[in-house]
Amino acid sequence: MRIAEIHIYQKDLPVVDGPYTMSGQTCWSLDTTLVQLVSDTGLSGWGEVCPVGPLYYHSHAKGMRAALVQMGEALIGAEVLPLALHRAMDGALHGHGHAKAAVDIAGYDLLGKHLNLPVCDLLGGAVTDRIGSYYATGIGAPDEIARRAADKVDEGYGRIQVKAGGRDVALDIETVHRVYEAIGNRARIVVDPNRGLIARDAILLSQACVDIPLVLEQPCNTIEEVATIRPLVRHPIYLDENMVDLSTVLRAVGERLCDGFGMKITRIGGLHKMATFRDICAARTLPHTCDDSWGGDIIAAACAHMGATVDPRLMEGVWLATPYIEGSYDSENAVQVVDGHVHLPRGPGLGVVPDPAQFGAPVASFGG
Ligand code: 0XW
Ligand code: MG
Repeated sequence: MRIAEIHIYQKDLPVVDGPYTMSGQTCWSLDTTLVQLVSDTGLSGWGEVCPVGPLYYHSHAKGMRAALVQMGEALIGAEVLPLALHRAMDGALHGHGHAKAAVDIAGYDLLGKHLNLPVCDLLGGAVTDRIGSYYATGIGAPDEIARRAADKVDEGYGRIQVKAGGRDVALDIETVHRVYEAIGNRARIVVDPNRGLIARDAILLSQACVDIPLVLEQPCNTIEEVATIRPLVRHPIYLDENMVDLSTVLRAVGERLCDGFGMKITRIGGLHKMATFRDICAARTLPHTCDDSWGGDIIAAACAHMGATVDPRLMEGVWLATPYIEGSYDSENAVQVVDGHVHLPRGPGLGVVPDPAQFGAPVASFGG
């Protein structure tokens, strides 16, 4: 089976009950890109990539679409097999893993539909059909965040990511203490400053919360700063934003720079690379998430299918943006968080079949 057509769409995703806040960013609407691959057998496969604003990834939405346009013509006629697709993309454009991830995801969707298999089977097989999610609190007043965390634990979330950074660290410290007072050990606590703490403040926060069982996720901006604080903090450290490719992951694992990861499928380069990342983590018993920065049902389904294949001991959750998005791409198969968990979509491929009409005219098309 080969690619006969490629269509690239753009869609704005306003944040329901916005804004979505994190260190250094207040997001009211996000800009997503959807990729439709049409095979020479007449099937369609869908991919998606959506950065959470221009400050989270090393690339931005318009750049991702430009990269897809750059590769488009070269991908017509490519075999719809993961390695063949990556070879075709790498032969057309160096780097740009985020854009390639959208094509990779569409390729898995298409292959699954062709073989009548769910994507999780193509990734090695699911160990569950109900995957734990986690809730990201946003940045706010200590008592408000504590109240929000308690409500989400009551809803069934087993893991709360407390956003921090971008303000006086004393407020972050107070927020963490209020959250722990509110939820205790009913859920795991992760403090995620999204690179927003200088080393001094990350050390101060950890020392001030020494009696609270928590994970520090991507506290500082660079791997070097994280390596500096690692012997000085009293909590496990997970890396997120710094993990821009498998080579960097191998360095972090080899040099024991972290105890786990907050990993995004589109940042690592797609499902094929994410499966390798998953297996590297399994080899060293390193916990990790299987999520992405933002996006609708297509990226949500990709995260769910990948998350379903992860050893439950190492699964730190599948975060979805769909609770913050009005409506869904496929109302029959919306991918949502229910009681703090995500149900694995059914059906071949991703299990999501969007109607292209909802995305308007393609911003670019190739082949056909
Ligand atoms: C919580 N997330 C998965 C959603 C936001 O897009 C960022 C990301 C994180 O871990 O920081
Ligand atoms: Mg993170």
